[in-house]
Amino acid sequence: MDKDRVAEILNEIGILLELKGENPFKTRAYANAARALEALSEPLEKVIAENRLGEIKGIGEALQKKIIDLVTTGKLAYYEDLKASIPPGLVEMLQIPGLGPKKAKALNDKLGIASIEQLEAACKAGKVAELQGFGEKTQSKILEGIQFRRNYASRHLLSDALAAAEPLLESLRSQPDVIRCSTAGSVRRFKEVIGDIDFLVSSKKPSSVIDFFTRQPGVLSVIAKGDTKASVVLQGGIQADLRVVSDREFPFALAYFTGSKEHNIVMRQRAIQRGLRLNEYGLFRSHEETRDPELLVPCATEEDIFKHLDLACIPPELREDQGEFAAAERDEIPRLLEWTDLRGSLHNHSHWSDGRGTLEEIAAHMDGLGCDYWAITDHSKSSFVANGLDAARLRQQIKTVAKVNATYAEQGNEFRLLTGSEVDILSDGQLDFEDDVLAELDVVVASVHQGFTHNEAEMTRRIIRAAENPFVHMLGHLTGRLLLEREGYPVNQRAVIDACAETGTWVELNASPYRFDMDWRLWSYARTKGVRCVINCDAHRNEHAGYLRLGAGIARKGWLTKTDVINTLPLKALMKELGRKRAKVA
Ligand code: DGT
Ligand code: CA
Ligand code: CA
Ligand code: ZN
Repeated sequence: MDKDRVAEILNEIGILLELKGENPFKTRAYANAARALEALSEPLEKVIAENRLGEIKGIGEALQKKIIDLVTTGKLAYYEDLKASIPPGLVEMLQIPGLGPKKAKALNDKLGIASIEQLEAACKAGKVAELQGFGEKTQSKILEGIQFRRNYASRHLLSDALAAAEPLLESLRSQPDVIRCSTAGSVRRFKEVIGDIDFLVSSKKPSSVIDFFTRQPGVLSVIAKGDTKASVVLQGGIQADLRVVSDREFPFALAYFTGSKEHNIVMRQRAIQRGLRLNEYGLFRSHEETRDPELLVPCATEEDIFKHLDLACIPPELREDQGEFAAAERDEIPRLLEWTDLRGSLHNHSHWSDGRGTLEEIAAHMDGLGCDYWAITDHSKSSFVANGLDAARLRQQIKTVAKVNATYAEQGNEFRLLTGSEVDILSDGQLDFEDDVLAELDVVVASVHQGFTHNEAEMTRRIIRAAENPFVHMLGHLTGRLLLEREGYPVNQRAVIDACAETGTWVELNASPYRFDMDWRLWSYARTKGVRCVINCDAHRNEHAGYLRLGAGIARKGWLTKTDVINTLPLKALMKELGRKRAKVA
């Protein structure tokens, strides 16, 4: 078991203990130990093998034993027993925003509530408001939270869906009875949020493929299993559908099950206009619904289907009926960005604020991945919870960056860290640093992290004011949304885009799968205005470099090409672009 999973379990133990009403010192010890493990920069196995677990601050003897059990056996009886002693519905209640273990315990103790359904009923009956420490306001907050969770419980982040889908697709590919296979549905279209995962396989032996699929290690339970299709639940509670078709049907089924529904409707209309019928089984020379193989228009790939409907091939990401047909008719589908076009990220954090890793560690990792550059843009002082930097620490950091870069230069290595700041946009639209400080930095990202309660007009004005600053290169996560968690604050994004066009400010596509902000639906507008995109990891640890691939997929969904995206530029050209806006005031 790896340290992140061990840390997760320790955290969970802390929460379970809190639900039991254990003393806070004990429960906090688990959370602290989890944090200490997460911060560990070497493999946990190694620390254990060398008997150094006790040297880590915050891990006492009892905890050491538990951690060793987890790492060596993958199990911990104490944890299993603890989990079994608490109603699962009570743990589930913690997923309601604003409901912590203390409140959940009180609800359980005083009203016997042990599930979300019971909680909802108690709120509606007004019983929760009567409890000491709750009140009307808390009660309505809880009800709101339940509704929110219900709307989102069956939806998943793209990143979680991909993490579940990709290993399964790999396994399917290796199964000897599988001829072709692919994901379909919203995963293939790279939607930011996913209902369920769809797989499509062609085979001569469907039942063998179905058996193989339902027995995969990632499969938690089988919902339905037929001759040519199956539905299962994967780890993380994500549902996955598999359909098996003949290889001749494969391209038609792939097009159909990739969707979107709106896209499919137009495809079918186009077929009808040409005296054809399109469905999941084929494209037929017929004026009515059929699947008669005699009437089939043979197509080896999706591209052939598009050709018969007088269309250039439409990439799956664009199949949302958002202008792809007009473009494909004129053979004007742009050549979309590839994630390998990206050369680095311009908004990232380090241990100087709320990220992990020293500048040396980050540089080594990103250089190792093949990046050309990596900007360090830690938080500014107003973000004090995130340990934001004041001007003095920022200047210290600039010196450290220079030192790191000097070692690369000496080795003849062209990789460079860039200095920077994710500077807070304050309530009135002023920035958290004076212009003379910002002028010392390679990269300035301006973001809103506080004062979310302003109305749309105020918010828009505030952000536009930041864009007007000559030292601000780009606006970070424009709406502040957290997918499946919270809506963004209200802001007129088109007005902000217009201001960016006027001032030569770029807009970030924050590639964190929790954000994907600015939304893909707005990039076409930005593009027509000539506003350029920066795809940023907003990395808080090295693993987050992988977000570049996700961000590129979302950029493709927004019709963006290599030239629309600033961080496809090599270092020298990038530096020139970074100097452009501020040169106007010099
Ligand atoms: P999701 O799962 O909610 O994230 O979204 P999708 O797009 O993956 O939807 P899903 O899994 O229900 O179905 C996969 C595709 O199958 C969908 O994108 C289009 C196609 N499809 C499913 N049902 C219909 C339908 O009633 N009419 C049409 N035209 N296409 C459908
Ligand atoms: Ca789906
Ligand atoms: Ca489905
Ligand atoms: Zn931020």
